[in-house]
Amino acid sequence: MLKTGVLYRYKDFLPITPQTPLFSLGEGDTPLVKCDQLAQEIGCGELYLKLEGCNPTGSFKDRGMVVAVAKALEEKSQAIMCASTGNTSASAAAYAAYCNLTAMIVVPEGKIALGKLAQAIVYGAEILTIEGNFDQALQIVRELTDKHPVTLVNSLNPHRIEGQKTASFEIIDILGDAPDYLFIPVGNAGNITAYWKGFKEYYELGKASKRPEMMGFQAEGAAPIVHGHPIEKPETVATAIRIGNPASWQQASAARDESGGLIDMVSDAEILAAQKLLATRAGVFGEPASAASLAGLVKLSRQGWDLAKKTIVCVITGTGLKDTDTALKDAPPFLQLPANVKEIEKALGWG
Ligand code: AN7
Repeated sequence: MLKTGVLYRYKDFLPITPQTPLFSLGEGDTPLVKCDQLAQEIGCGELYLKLEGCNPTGSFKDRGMVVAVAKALEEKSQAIMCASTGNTSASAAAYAAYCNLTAMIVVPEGKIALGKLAQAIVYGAEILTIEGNFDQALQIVRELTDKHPVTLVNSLNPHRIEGQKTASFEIIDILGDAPDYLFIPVGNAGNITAYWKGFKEYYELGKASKRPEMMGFQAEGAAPIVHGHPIEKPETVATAIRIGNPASWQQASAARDESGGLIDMVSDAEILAAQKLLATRAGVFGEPASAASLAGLVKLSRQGWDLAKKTIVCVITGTGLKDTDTALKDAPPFLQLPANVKEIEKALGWG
């Protein structure tokens, strides 16, 4: 059996017992890409992108899902359930399929990217769309999983956080130390919670000399932590983080305060500009929500933060291929020509 994946690689750091089944769809061990061109443009020392879109279902959710599903199997659960803005449901559906479990997913109608819905459909999940947003969907699945023998696999499930913290381990394992700053999008706030837990654990084990300042970014129309109150009708082009009342609000605030970091917001225009910058300067196609991290870095640099000597990691949480509709919305037209060399030379100005 191949011994790769989050469960095998970080077994000693996870809540694994002799009864926990170990398996992998190939999650974790994602690239940490150094991007000098972007670093120069933004004016920071060293800039690395953690490409979580390279996970098997195209987002960071797989790290936590593999642990949550392994524990569900250990507890003899037959079905898992989640609310989702899309990526959690895609991941839950895939791991359920691999493990012969039923995946039941509840998503906000019309507000999840088509690629994510396609994944859930193709992996064979039971899909319910509700006339409501993510926060309402989460409330519903909390009630349902309280009442019925179905395992909740949203990040309220602590095993999700345990799995997701392994991304911090990988960053330190590769860089040899923690970065000065970690920039990360914030939606339901599980991931910033998980990264902070991972950084603290490695620091306490002496594997890093410091802990990064945690720099979380919400979308302007869905920024409850920034405003200090829930947002009843969150709106943003970054549908993955269209969340008005994050489940891990307290933990995210603690990560911010303990690390000396911040949680701020970026506009949809800043998110889309960062998505484009990421693609055209680094060759990385991230989905809009995932570009909120880079948008945050650009924002602080423009505000005059001196980042010249800093090592920075931006977490690119999901692949842009899930949401091509948004990416192509304002794309310029391209040349359409006959299959003829002369015509093409003329169009290119070569003839
Ligand atoms: C690409 O899939 O909440 O702050 O239901 O898909 O841990 O919620 C997704 C969230 C960032 C925010 N980037 O992470 C869901 C869901 C991407 C995401 C986030 C999400 P959290």
